Amino acid sequence: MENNLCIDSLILKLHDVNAVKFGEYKLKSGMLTPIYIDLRVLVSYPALMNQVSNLIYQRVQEEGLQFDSVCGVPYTALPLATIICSRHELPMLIRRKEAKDYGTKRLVEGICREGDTCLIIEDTVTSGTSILETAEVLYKEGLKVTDAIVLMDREQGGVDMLASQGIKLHPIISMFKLLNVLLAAERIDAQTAQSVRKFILDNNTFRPKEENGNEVPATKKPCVEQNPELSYADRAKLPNIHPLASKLLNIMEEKQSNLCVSADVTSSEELLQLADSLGPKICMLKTHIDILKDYTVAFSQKLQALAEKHNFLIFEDRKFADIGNTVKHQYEGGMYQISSWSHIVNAHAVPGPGVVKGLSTVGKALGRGCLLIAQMSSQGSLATGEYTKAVLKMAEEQSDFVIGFICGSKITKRPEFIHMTPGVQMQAGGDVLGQQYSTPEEVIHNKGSDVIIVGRGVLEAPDRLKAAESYRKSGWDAYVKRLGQSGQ
Ligand code: S5P
Repeated sequence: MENNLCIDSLILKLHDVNAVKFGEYKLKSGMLTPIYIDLRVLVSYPALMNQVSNLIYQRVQEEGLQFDSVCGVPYTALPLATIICSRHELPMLIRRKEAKDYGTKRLVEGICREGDTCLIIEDTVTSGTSILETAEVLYKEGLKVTDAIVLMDREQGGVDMLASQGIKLHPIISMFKLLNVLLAAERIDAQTAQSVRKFILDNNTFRPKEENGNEVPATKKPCVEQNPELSYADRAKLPNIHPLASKLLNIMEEKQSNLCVSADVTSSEELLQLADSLGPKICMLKTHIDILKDYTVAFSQKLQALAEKHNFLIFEDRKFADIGNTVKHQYEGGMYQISSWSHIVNAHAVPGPGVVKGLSTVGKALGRGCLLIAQMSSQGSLATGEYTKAVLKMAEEQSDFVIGFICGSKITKRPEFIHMTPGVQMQAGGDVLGQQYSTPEEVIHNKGSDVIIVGRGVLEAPDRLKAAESYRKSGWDAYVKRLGQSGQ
């Protein structure tokens, strides 16, 4: 949480000191941009310099990076590297922009040992060429470069370009995150955020080469990853897929819907009415059964009948989070007997693998499935970084019951897992209690998730059916676009 909050407050401070500007600016490449990131001003704000250096070093530790020396890309990242190296007593290298015309004529100052690994630090990345130029100078000295950390990633292809050259880039702030924070703080309006998002999406600088050496046309460029990805229908046929995940993917394909409506209402009659009217538009209906004021067993039977009638799955968003023995009882018994009517439930991974084991002793025989909460949409969520990785591992170890994740973006390339993302509305933003919203396009096309979960975006619309249809269409269009770009 602390980390997320730090990043949010850093974004606002960067905006305060004019390191983030909106208007029309020219980039180094000559490209005109509606947003300009100028971190050169940082040197005038020592507290900010320290905050940024701390975040960079924190990221180094979180990623467990191994290296022998650190090199900041000249000039802006040079003082950042200096602070980090001084504070943590790490050997530093300085890359000269021009060789001296006297003395040693070296391009790198500091001790370079053949075969050593150097970590690169950069302030802003657009295409990634500045990092690559620095890496090439280091290669000539016999050094290896495997990782680079950047404060601000403009999300215009730098990560992919560097990955294609064997360098893993770890961004601290991404452009979309920056826009969301500035929008939520009312520093920019929705129109500005949208026009910058469009610019970023339309101006990806990375063009991977096709096998014949030609550049891949921009429209064919994969957005999320370089492997061509499978359609929902193809994934449903995978030999190792859980039958429930397969069923869901088939429903999605058949109904052309990757929309899960979150039916957060408090009367069972209203919930049934929602399920019946929105049923044709959705692949899944999500419930919070404990917010109903009038639950009865008859209600759960009617809900199951509607799920059959309209061919959708029921997902009880119970977020189990206790020891195996307790969740087993909570899932099977009590007044709700969740396992008897809900196809899918979810669980926090905090208790460790026992929570999944407990649930699966009840659910597996019934053909049920579980989603693990890998990330959350709420501001300051603790479910990030190493935690998310541990959740993935837990899912892989119990994939006979775990069918996927609640997450903000795709966390694994394994196609048998389903990624479901809450915090979705047509306009990015948030609510007063910390919910953060992204758009269907962002979630499905840019973040590579499979299913959008929409609550108030539909429930608070004047015409719920019309709203559900427009979310269905946006989510589906974004999926079709993603597939198209991966060459499917
Ligand atoms: O990280 C999360 C996980 C979940 S399951 N963030 C969420 O918002 N949710 C749930 O999705 C939340 O409990 C609510 O039921 C729904 C989002 O509702 P909305 O009205 O904000 O769209």
